[in-house]
Amino acid sequence: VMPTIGIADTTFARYNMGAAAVDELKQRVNAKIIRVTVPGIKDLPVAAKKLIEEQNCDIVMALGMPGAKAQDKTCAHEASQGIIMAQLMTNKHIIEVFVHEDEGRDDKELAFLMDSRTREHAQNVVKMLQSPDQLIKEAGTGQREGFADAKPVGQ
Ligand code: RDL
Ligand code: RDL
Ligand code: RDL
Repeated sequence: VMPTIGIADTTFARYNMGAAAVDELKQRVNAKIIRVTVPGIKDLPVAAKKLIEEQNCDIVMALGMPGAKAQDKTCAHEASQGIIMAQLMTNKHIIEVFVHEDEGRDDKELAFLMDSRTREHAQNVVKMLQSPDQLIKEAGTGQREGFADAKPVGQ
């Protein structure tokens, strides 16, 4: 059956992460996609929970940009805790895609990172839905979203 994927993003973010997620998913999966936009990251937990409980989404991507200031980092931590709580309440995955504003050296790198991390997590969502065995194959390989992957150690 065709899965339903929810996308929640924010107006606070400085890049249209929701559009990037929808574009990436449409290229890779035959799914019903339901998108909502809320003001900021603290509004994502209930937006995601409503997508799951009221719109029957199988999985949700929660997309946002914590700002660079200390109060934004606190806000991001609170938003993450809410997103985790919504997952535990619904027993569904909510893939949190946060790009901190200060992860980019400049606007160009920030835009690259917001686009590429969103798209790589969209690919993770497709794997979680359709080929969880592929994730087992990638276990312990130092995958990162956006910038380069880390090197595995040991084997
Ligand atoms: O519920 C309305 C707002 O409180 C909510 O949208 C917040 O997420 C907005 N917001 C902050 O209040 C803040 O201090 C955000 C940030 N920082 C932030 O860094 N990123 C956001 N929202 O997306
Ligand atoms: O839901 C998708 C991601 O948000 C989730 O997989 C996170 O656990 C990914 N992640 C971070 O976002 C991060 O800032 C991880 C780390 N740091 C980390 O240090 N180790 C991880 N994941 O395994
Ligand atoms: O190892 C360098 C980075 O991966 C590390 O700084 C991460 O914490 C960066 N990061 C985030 O801050 C975040 O909120 C990552 C994610 N989310 C993520 O989902 N995937 C990442 N990094 O690879």
